[in-house]
Amino acid sequence: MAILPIIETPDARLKQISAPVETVTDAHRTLIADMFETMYDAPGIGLAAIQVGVAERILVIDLQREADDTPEDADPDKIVRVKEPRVFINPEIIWESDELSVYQEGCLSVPEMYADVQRPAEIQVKWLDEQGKAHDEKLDGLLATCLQHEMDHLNGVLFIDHLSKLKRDMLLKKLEKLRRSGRAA
Ligand code: GNR
Ligand code: NI
Repeated sequence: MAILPIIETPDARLKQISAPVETVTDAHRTLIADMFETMYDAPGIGLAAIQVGVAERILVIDLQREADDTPEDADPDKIVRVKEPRVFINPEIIWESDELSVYQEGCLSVPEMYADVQRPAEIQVKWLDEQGKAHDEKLDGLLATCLQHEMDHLNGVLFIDHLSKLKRDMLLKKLEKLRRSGRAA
């Protein structure tokens, strides 16, 4: 297992269209394990392969739900999180709701910048898992939002591309300033 470097904007690789996986191999399974390790380390709730430089239609998500038995007044450092790793290979949205939902999104490739993005609230998605088995499910909530954010990465799109040019340029300027002032890594 390995923590991989995460590519950040304006790296041109983030604009690439990722290619479908023909056959899921052991090499893909190793990449997926490394993607989870990289995502948990970041930390983030999703990661697309292109964010670690691999232009294949693979993404991982773990919303790391808070355990049901965590006391409400628990010390934030001691909140127990249940790992729910999910792998999506060649995901396709086959239906989306007219109803939209808004989430404040962030992205490991646009570090420390956040903005509201509107997306369909519910989606029906088909995909392959790491064994090459086909799935077809209706998803909603943060999982639906996160999956759409990750699927955008497979098509070379970042969450900031959903904002007005004015807002996008403002965030990119803020990021540049943050980097110049010596943000670590
Ligand atoms: O960690 C992440 N959080 C997040 C929050 C709201 C909507 C989408 C995301 S995905 C992001 C990790 C990432 O950049 N995935 O591509
Ligand atoms: Ni992202």
